[in-house]
Amino acid sequence: MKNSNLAANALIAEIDKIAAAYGLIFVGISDLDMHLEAIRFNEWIAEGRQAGMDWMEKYPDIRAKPNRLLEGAKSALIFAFPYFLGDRWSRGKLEPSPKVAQYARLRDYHKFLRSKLTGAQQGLADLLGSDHRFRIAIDSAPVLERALAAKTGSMFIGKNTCAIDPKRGSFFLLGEILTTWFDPQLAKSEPSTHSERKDSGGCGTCRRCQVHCPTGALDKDYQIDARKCLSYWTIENRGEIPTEYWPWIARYIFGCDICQLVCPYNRGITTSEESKSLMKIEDFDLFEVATMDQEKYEIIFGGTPMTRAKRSGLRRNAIIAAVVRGESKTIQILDILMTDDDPIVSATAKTAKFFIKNNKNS
Ligand code: B12
Ligand code: SF4
Ligand code: SF4
Repeated sequence: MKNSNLAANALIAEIDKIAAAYGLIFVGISDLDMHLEAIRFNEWIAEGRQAGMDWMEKYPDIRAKPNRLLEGAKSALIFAFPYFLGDRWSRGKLEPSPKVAQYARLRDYHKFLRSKLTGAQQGLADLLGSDHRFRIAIDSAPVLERALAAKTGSMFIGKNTCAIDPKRGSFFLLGEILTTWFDPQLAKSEPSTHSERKDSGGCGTCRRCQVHCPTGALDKDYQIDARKCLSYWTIENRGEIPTEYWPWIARYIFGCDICQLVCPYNRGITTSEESKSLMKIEDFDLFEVATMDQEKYEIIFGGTPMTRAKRSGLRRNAIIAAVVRGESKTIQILDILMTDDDPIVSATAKTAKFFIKNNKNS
């Protein structure tokens, strides 16, 4: 193996350099013993906390044993891409247009992160020896990414369930490289939360995210109930959205950053210059989104994570936000939207009529 005589610290410094060359932060190395995390994950699923995300029920065996994604894998090298934009949409309460979660305003991270990790993987093969095998996993792979990041000991899972770097906060995306390479000195297996570690730090007695979550989705420490999370409703849910969540969708039309923005670890964090250059979504008109055809949808949202909700979901969210905000242009065409070919759009327009009537009466 090349460079096997490099001292542990020198090796870490080399990996740091590789990561930095691709605009990434090297978080650390974790082993692949996920038995405790898998038990927690299965309990979470058993309680129905995944809401309608049925795809999360698949591949529990891979989540428990990530080496099923890469035969013989023994460790994961975790990388982070910081994306805090810090512009007027990042902070502040009620804006002229509803906000979009910051990560979703950039180009689709699945693509740019993969290309960065592909570069880093090449660097790792040169450093560690090409006799080792590597496999990139990002987001959609059945891997418990935050748990892996926390196992490195450089991060911890907070009560908002996000992976938090004590020095850099939580506005970053994660990606991993699974590998057959293993160094018992470097691969860590720290508990996920600080409450389970012996050292101080972590959330301590803070509960800000739980108190400020507008919908009570962080009802248990270190666990989310996606059935109550705005991010779930606006991004993942393929049906109608219950009216109890509508007032909040007028503020966050796609995703939600509240439980991160209120976290003390995100106070004073630096903005990411590279993120700014990857930004695509700045502002949009709710009427335009509520009524957009396929062509307009691709122009405004194409190549961004917002396509996860599809044209249908984004039109639904825009109708809700426009109605709650009292935007007359959209309200005036609700009768037309009620006959729309898209069943989610027509159903949302019908519910909107009731919503307006009830709110007038109350
Ligand atoms: C499904 C999913 C969602 C769902 C569910 C969120 C969730 N918290 O699980 C929804 C749609 C709601 C969502 C929202 C968001 N997501 Co998301 N999501 C995922 C995805 C695909 C899977 C997560 C998962 O497996 N959840 C299941 C739970 C059980 O797993 P877990 O959170 O790792 O759970 C651990 C802890 O909760 C803890 N735990 C559980 N029970 C217990 C009990 C005790 C006693 C203790 C101590 C601990 C503990 O151990 C668990 C197992 O490791 C990951 C990508 C991936 N492959 O990991 C991205 C991911 C987690 N999301 C991400 C992001 C950016 C977001 C949003 C910020 C987007 C937005 N602005 O709207 C929000 C944040 C909301 C929030 N507070 O989590 C990033 C997080 C980066 C970070 N710094 O943490 C990820 C890692 C994607 C990526 N590649 O970067 N997401
Ligand atoms: S993303 Fe928003 S709704 Fe979901 S848990 Fe965080 S604060 Fe609550
Ligand atoms: S807001 Fe407080 S409780 Fe929530 S994750 Fe941050 S430090 Fe932990």
